[in-house]
Amino acid sequence: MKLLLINPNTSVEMTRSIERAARACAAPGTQVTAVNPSFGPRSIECHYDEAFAAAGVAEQVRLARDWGPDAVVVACFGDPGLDAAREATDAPVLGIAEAAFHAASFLATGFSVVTTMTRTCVMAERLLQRYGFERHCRGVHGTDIPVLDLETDPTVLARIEAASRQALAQDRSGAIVLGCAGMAPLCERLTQSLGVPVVDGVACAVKFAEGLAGLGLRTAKRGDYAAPLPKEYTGWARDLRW
Ligand code: 5HY
Repeated sequence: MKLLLINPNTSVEMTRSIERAARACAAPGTQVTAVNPSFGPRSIECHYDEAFAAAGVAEQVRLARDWGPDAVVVACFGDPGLDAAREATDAPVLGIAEAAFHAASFLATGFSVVTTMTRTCVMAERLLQRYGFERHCRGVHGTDIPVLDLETDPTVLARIEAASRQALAQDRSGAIVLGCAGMAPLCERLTQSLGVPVVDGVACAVKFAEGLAGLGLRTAKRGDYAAPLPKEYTGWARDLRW
């Protein structure tokens, strides 16, 4: 099973880290190809960043058209460009936020999201409403840890653990959803220290992608997820026309 894993920011170190997390849980027959856009923000921490990240996701799905992945994972907690990606392929496309919300809803009657910058909490709250999980999520909490510090700052594990303990108590929730692809490497240690299900969207999206592809299920090509309409694109995007 050929899995295209897109890190929508342009941090190559983070792409490698997400690739390791995906390969760690992938089935033996799953070939993970991890990519990031050729342009855009090194990390995604606001609406402006997300606008370029969405275009970067569309770019990478368009470029993968020639080798045809069996499934695609969008590995950023904002699920940027998810609908555009689903138009641009008939392979199943999983966003890590949507996948994590589904998984957490199987594990607890209520979950809390612990994410990076507090200003991105509204983006997660909008996704919860869009996907219909607002009744399952009891709170979204920022730690104000910059995304790229997750790779380098030795204090992040303790700070995310403290924020998670506070969220579990304050929200009376039973599970934690990690609000950033960069938190995937911390999932196991947080699960042990917190003693509750800690849900990493990267792993969930990989396993859901394997499941859907394994069932031979494809993205609908009828209606709004039909292939993009062929037309001229100009400027730096001219070669990304459908
Ligand atoms: C992510 N940003 O998963 C999001 C997390 C966030 O560059 N990768 C990023 O803060 O929304």
